[in-house]
Amino acid sequence: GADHAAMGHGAAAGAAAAAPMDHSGMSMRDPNNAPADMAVGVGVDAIAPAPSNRLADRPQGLDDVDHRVLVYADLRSLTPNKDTRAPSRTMEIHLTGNMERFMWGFDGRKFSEVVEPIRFELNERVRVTLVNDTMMAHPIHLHGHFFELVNGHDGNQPLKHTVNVAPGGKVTFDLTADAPGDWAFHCHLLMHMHAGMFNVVTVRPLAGAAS
Ligand SMILES: [Cu+2]
Repeated sequence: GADHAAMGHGAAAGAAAAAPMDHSGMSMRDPNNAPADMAVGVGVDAIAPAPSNRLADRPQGLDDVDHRVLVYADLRSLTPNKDTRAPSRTMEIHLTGNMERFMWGFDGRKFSEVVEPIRFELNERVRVTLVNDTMMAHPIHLHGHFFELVNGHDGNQPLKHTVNVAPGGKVTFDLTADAPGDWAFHCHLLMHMHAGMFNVVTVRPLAGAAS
C-alpha cells in the first residue's frame, strides 16, 4: 500500500511540469543538492533536499509491526575490520529515477549513457555515500568486494555486498578496493538494473605502477 501511494505521488509530480515543483512551489530537483557532475535532466524527477541516515529506521513494510525488527544499525561484524586506514577519498553517488517514465540510473544517467566507469585505485580505501533521490528503496549491489557499512560500530562495521538504501535516505560505506578488475555495480531490483541503474566499477593499480 505504501509503495503504491509513493509511486502514485511520484508519477503525478513528474507529469505536472518539466521542472517539477512541490506543493509550496519549491523545485523538487534543485541541482545544488546534487554532485556537480550529475546529469539533472529528464531521468531525474527529484533530488532529495535533505537525505538522512536511515540505518536505524525500520524498512518499508515493517514500520508498524509490534515485534522487534532488526535494522542495519544493530549489525556488528564478528571479527574486527581488517583495514583500519582512514579513507583517503570520499565519493557521492546518487540513485536517481523518473517514476513516470520508468527511468533509473546513477547520477541521472542510465548505463547506456555512461561514458566513464567508477574508478578505484587498487587497495585504495574510499568512503562512498549513496544518496537515494527516489521514492523507492534500492538494494545496491557491488560485485567482487565486501564493503563496511558505516553504522556507528567503528572497527566492527558489518561487511556487506548489498545494501538497501531507503527512499530519501543515504548510506555510507567504506571500501578497500582489493580486487583488481571490472565489477558490476547495480540495483538488485533487476528491472531497475535493466532500465539503467548499473555501472562498472574498475579497480586498477596506479598508472605506471602496474606490474
Ligand atoms: Cu532499484
